[in-house]
Amino acid sequence: MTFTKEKTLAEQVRLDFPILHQEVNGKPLVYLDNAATSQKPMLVLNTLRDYYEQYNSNVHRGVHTLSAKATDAYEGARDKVAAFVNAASRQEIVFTRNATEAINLVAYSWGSNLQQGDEIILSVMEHHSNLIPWQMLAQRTGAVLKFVELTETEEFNLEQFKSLISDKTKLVSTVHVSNTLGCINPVQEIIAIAHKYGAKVLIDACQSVPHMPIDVQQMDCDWLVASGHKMCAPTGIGFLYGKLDLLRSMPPFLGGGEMIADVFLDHATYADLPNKFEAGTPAIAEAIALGAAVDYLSGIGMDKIYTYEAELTGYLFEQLAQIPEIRTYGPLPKVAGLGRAALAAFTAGDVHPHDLSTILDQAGVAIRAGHHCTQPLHRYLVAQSTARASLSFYNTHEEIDVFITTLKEAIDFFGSIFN
Ligand code: 7TS
Repeated sequence: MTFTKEKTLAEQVRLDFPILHQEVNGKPLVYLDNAATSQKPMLVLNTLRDYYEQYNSNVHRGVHTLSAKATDAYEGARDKVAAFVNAASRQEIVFTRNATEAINLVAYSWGSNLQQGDEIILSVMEHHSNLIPWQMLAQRTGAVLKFVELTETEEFNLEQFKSLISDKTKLVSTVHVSNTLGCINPVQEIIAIAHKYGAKVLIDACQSVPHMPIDVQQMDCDWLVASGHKMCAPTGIGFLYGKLDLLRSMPPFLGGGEMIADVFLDHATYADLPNKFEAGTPAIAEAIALGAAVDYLSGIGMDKIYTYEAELTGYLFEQLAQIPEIRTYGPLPKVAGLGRAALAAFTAGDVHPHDLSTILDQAGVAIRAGHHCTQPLHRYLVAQSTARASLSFYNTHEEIDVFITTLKEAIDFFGSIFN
């Protein structure tokens, strides 16, 4: 009997990603910066190319064949995204440039309801995208920002959250999976508690949508945002999910073409959802390619992606634990790598994360160093900056081995200089 070893998920999909098959600085590329942006499969690249080669045309405007085809594909992508996050209606999905724009849309549009003394609860681990729009809103309206801190294991402190929330709380806006700590926040409980106080909840799902199944109806969030470029789609496209009645009640964000029904010189009526929030010519090719990315991810299965990445995360943390100088941030993985996201932010004693990143780059390994747009979190953790390796389902155990070996060499090298 011949025994054939079953291929890992990464082995099955790697050929779909042309960019992964190259040398960087004379070494095979090991791409571990997936939390910043993911790589794109051929299906997505071909979708972009097909659009421009075969039916490039503006949407919702022309009656000609190409325009109808572009409109169908663009609106078809909306259907795919709606199904991917299990929205109750396609009208609940608004295309934006990215998650940042989606949060700003809510802050400007819904936020205009807020008054002096109303409270907004965020956490100290928010990405700047989920902090600055609320700071700006607080400055405009006199609303007050409150912050959930971390537990001892560097996770969302649910008990403290319960002590912060009150009838004054109008909004809770928090990240689902932290891009620095890698913790998976208890959003279901956060949302249930917030709703008891009549507060709305926005979930920043940038780092969860690409890595695990998401069901907005089950979660019961009021809004959820994500960026296409972190989920195998191009840059320049993201989406806002919002409950239908809530989106209906919100005034437009940007004004112009596409978002109107009837226009007069001195006033206008607005289009129904979702067009009301999509002023101007949208990122057509990018949206259609986001639909292709969703097809690609669904074809693999988000459960399968989550399970594979969890196993890989377990391996990454096991290997990092062998290096005494390494301090990782956020919770440690539980059994089988579960319980945290597939990324590790870390420091290595006195070695500057940028120096680590530079040495790793020379070995073809791409990681990120800095504050990862979570500067207040780094201040809270008393870390100037961290290095971060972030994984995707196309990463292999062998790539982690290359990363760990080079990391050890870098630490030894700097250790010999310092000592
Ligand atoms: N929220 C989270 C949790 C993120 O990780 C990011 C991007 C954003 C919001 C903003 O996404 P954008 O597409 O609107 O810019 N995070 C990162 C990162 O960790 N490294 O580079 C970008």
